[in-house]
Amino acid sequence: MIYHPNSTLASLAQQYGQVPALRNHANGGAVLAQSAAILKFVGKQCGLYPRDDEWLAVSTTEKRCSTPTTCIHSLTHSRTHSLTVRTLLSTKQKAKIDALMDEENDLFCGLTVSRYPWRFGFDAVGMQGVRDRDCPETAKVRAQLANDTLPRHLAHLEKILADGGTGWLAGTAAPTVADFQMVPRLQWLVTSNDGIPAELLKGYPKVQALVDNTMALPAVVEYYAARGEVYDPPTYSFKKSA
Ligand SMILES: N[C@@H](CCC(=O)N[C@@H](CS)C(=O)NCC(=O)O)C(=O)O
Repeated sequence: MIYHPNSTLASLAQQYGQVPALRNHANGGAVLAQSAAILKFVGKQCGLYPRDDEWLAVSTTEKRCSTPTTCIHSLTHSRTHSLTVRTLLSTKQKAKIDALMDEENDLFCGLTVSRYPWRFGFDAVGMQGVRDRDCPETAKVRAQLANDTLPRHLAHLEKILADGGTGWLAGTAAPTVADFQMVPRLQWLVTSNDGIPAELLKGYPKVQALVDNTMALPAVVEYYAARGEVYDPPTYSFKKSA
């Protein structure tokens, strides 16, 4: 699987007229678009998102059940079955990850509209988005986002992290695709969007820690080091490595 950032961008972007897109060379070069779908697809290969076939494993192992639905019902009452409990946890975690990935969409919805208004019909009310950084309509929306909408969403994330107790969004022992979807977007939110200040994240210590801890994961550090970049936590930006 190879992500082409430049050369074949146009052909990759054809599906929805957007990037990111992933070309899967293991499957005849098929292209997959939409970041959540890409993350789930890749996450299944590397253990950052549960595989769907766990349900199949339950229904074949648990002889009392004939369908996944009855399985859910009977297994929730059977706490002694270790495979069952482990699998149910995975399924629960998967649902949590899915919910968090949907929340990512909600959190960034207004910002995305303000950035690409023509994609959603908001050019009809004069919004220019990235085509005009001084657009007054965009400035108004960004002020509302920074002062009210985004803080509300960030407060939800802060509570989710507090309740989860592990420092990762889905309350898992290790990061999942939900963290890998949310963190780069938060980092991008406060570094690349006029009217959204970097201070926005500072009021949410657990969200802040999530960003810092994700960016400090050895694989993430290595990835950026290979590009000659190093993450600078106070500014949420990348700098050229020395
Ligand atoms: N829902 C898409 C959104 C992707 C997106 O917003 N892509 C931007 C670049 S980061 C884009 O292609 N914008 C160009 C446009 O819409 O005209 C996803 O999650 O992958």
